Amino acid sequence: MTRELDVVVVGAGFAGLYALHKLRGLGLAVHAFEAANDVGGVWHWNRYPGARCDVESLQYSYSFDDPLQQEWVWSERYAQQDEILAYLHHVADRFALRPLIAFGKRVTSAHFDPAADRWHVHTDRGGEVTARFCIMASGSLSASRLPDVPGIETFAGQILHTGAWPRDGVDFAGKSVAVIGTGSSGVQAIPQIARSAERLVVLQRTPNFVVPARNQPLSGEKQAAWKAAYADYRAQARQVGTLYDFSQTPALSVSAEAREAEYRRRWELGGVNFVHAFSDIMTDPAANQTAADFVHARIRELVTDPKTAEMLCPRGYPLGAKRICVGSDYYETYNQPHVMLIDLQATPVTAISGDAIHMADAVLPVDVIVCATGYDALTGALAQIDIRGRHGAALSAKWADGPRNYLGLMVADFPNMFIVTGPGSPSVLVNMVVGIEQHIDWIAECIQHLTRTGASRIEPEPDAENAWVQQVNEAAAETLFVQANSWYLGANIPGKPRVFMPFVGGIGRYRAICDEVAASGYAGFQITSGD
Ligand code: FAD
Ligand code: N01
Repeated sequence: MTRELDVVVVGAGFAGLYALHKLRGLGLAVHAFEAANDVGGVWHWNRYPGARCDVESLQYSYSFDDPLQQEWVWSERYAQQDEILAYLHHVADRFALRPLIAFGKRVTSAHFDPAADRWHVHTDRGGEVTARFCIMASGSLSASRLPDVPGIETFAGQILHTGAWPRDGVDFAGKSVAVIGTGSSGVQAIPQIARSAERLVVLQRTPNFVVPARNQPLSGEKQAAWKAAYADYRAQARQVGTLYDFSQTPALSVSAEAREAEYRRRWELGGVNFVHAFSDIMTDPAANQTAADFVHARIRELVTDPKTAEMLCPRGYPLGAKRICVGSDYYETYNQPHVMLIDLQATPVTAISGDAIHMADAVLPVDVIVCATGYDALTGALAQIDIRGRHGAALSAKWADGPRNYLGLMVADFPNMFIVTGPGSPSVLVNMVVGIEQHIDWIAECIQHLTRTGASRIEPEPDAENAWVQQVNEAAAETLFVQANSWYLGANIPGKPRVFMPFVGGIGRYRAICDEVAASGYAGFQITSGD
């Protein structure tokens, strides 16, 4: 039997849960499909040792409900995965969201019927729903990727991806373990795996800049003070994403000593704040180099073997142009005698066999391979769904040369479909919970507007879409972000078009643009009552 809904939501992470709560509150018939067997999204899937947020817990949380933010108690500056997952379970229970979610069902297709102005949505476990609106809350970092190494499927030991970690955990004791990948996930997992593995080999293709987290228990006083001022902090976060200490001073306008002192101060405080030490780190290559030099010096100080230290020093791309990593004891881990670093640029992996990784000049017997090899980011989860718009054309065909949309939110020829924190929005460049709340609030207001005015269809005008794509590209071109082979650009996926996907202009500016569009009666959108 086909169920008829107002809104169907794909995904039950931070975005899907808030969408369900918000839209049900408006009296809409709303339902979600979630591929996992429970809520949580990223925090359900990423159970690898060391997984935690790197936006402070007090900020990496919902702001939509004051009693929730007042009552929930965070235990650490940066909450661990299990605590964030417990928080999301609490949210699902507190707001009675579970009955609105079908778990263990992966959406395989979403087709728009222009005659009825409805989306028809199917899952891998059968059943169909139709809905006036479809919200893709399927995640920007949810389509995990194993490396394309010949023979990987023949490995007889355990092969794991950080983004699909076994629920019961993994026992590394007495094992010889290889970790492939040194992005944020690898940087968090490597020191933890080193604690129990008998032997750990890290296979590094590109070294990353890693700043110390300086994680610590969150004191009652700090938490109380923050909660007393939550309204003000959340209002600020809506403009900037995360409340970092944003410097207004260009790096080269101060003496070398003053610069060093500021970098050192931020290094000691820990976290992503380091990148905001000067105003031009992400726009002026010379300024950026001063920050990179500082980190290189710390690596040489922290890593005792000079050859290993040099291998760990990132070169050839600006600091921050690949997502900066936040680690705990990351560089120090390489001082342990049972930990070895291999530079894949010098000795690439050629194959994987039943019990070993084969390099150009060596064979590495291993029991476990941990792939911290990342995601088909921003577009990957959407590409896995057969999404067909007004004329039956596929979204994947429309996006063959890179994603195109208006405000990151909607796609021309795909009416009534909203994308949450996808390409063309600030997305992964800001505190994502802030971005998610902004998107869902805007979508809810838009649906209310259509309902109030008796309209059945909204979609971007092609000109507005083209202008937005250009604005996203121009904003990125003014920064150093485009100078690295990062997943922001799709560079980690062979054959993926090289387009800088997120909007780099900041959440405050983006929010103002979206609000202005809505206030003007949805300029740039066609609103109609069907064909
Ligand atoms: P997700 O949490 O990815 O949820 C999407 C859900 O959709 C998943 O549960 C998935 O199973 C489901 N889904 C996907 N496709 C389908 C389908 N076809 N059918 C049914 N279900 C589907 N961001 C920050 O701002 N700060 C941080 O500190 C931070 N830390 C992170 C740490 C890790 C390890 C990772 C991987 C990401 C981190 N992020 C962080 C980014 C993170 O993606 C967001 O913060 C946030 O969790 C995204 O929530 P979401 O609901 O949009 O997507
Ligand atoms: O993935 P990544 P991630 N052979 O793509 C390497 C968020 N996050 O899961 O750089 C060998 O960053 C690849 O090498 P290279 C955060 O936004 C946050 O670590 O492509 N190596 C790289 O080193 C983050 O940015 C936290 O040359 C291969 C690594 O694998 C995003 O999620 C924690 C390879 C992948 O790094 C993704 O992070 C975790 C191959 N075939 C995640 N393929 C926090 O701390 C890839 N690599 C908040």
